[in-house]
Amino acid sequence: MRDLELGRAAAAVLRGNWERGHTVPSRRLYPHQWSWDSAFIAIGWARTSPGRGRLELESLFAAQWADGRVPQIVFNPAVARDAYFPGPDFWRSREVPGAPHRETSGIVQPPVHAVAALAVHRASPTLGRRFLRRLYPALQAEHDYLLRERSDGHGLVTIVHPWESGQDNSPAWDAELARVDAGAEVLAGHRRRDLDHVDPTERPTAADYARYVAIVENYREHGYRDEEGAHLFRAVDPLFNALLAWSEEALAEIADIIGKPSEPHRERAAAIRDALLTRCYDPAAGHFFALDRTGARVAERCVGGFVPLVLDLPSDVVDRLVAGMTGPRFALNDRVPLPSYDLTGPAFDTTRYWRGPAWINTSWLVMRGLQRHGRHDEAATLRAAMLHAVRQEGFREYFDPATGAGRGVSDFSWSAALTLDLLAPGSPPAPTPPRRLTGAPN
Ligand code: 9WN
Repeated sequence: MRDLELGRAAAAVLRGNWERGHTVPSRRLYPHQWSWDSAFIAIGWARTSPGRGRLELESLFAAQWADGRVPQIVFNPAVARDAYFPGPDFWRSREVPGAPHRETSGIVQPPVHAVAALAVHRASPTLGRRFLRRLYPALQAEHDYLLRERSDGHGLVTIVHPWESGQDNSPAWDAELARVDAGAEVLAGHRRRDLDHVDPTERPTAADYARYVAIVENYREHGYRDEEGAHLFRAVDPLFNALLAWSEEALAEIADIIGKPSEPHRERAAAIRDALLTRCYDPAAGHFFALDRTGARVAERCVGGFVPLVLDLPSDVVDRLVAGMTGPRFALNDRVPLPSYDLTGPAFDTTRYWRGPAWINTSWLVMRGLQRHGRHDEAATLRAAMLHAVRQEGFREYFDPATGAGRGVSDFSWSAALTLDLLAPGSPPAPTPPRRLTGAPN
């Protein structure tokens, strides 16, 4: 399939998943609006219909809570209440003061929305300035909530549910999750709808799902207030924090465009970057790791550990990250995007979605990071891998990390949206032809 046809097919997926003001990640498995999906989707809409990109973000922020949190899921009232579990009757956001009229979940997802807003603006700058003026206070409130209510006290923000990381069943959360005492009875009376659409071997186990549900139930009992006892799970995710810092940089640029002070945003971005380097980066391993609730590094190498590349980093750190990416653990090549987890790691699984399979969004983030550091060869290789995967297999949710076979649902929105971005003229630059890198030990 040539680029032109691939772009047309990607645009058709987005149009097919468009649902009056927002885009569903997948018609079958995820029939509502998801937070970080909407950011990636808006980046894709920016390439074809910037107006839809604006609506995508505006509809998400219309469901922002009074405390600033941007919910992981905004439920579509036109969709059956039990189409996805946990649905609106489980989250019960209407009972919470400060929650919006539209029903939502009570947790968040990685804050990459300011980056998306800037991309949408750049695609249509004249109309976009008004859009940026409207969205700026909401983006600020999103970040303020995280820095105020979720601070770990040492310069980074915590997640309080694996779902908040967007990398749900990543091995990085196993030890912390194992502390949650939840038996099968937690799921009694509920029906997991995900298993209707995707092979159970690709999804979290029943034991993990029971824990996910128990963590929410406890938070819900606390009215989703971030208070003592509300959180059965706490961790620091390098991807989440890197995206917060990157979004602060985007907010600085937005502030410049609309005539607001930008320096505070740049300072915040630099402070988060510094804390990531001090706390999550292990110089011996040359990788960024998650932290558990005590602040100790979790010794599992995940693709999110490369995402801090989107920030300004010392060149020796960049060199080590690139070495880790091209070595046997992540085996950068031009046919399969980066695996979500260390191919040689003890918890590696070719099938379960964040324990090995390759996702387009994380590879796209890493590619953007490589470009920032002038690592154009590696960026071009990764771009080639993403395009190869979607060209061969379609816009699948994720891909087998060894064979590249498509897995999860088809017509997955962010796979299509980010393909549109990859194909757009001038993005990303590919100064040298893609080549296959062979794994050199790191
Ligand atoms: C829970 C929607 C979301 C993505 C996440 C991905 C998956 C949901 C699930 O789908 O999570 O939020 O039910 O598995 O892990 O990153 O935002 O596409």
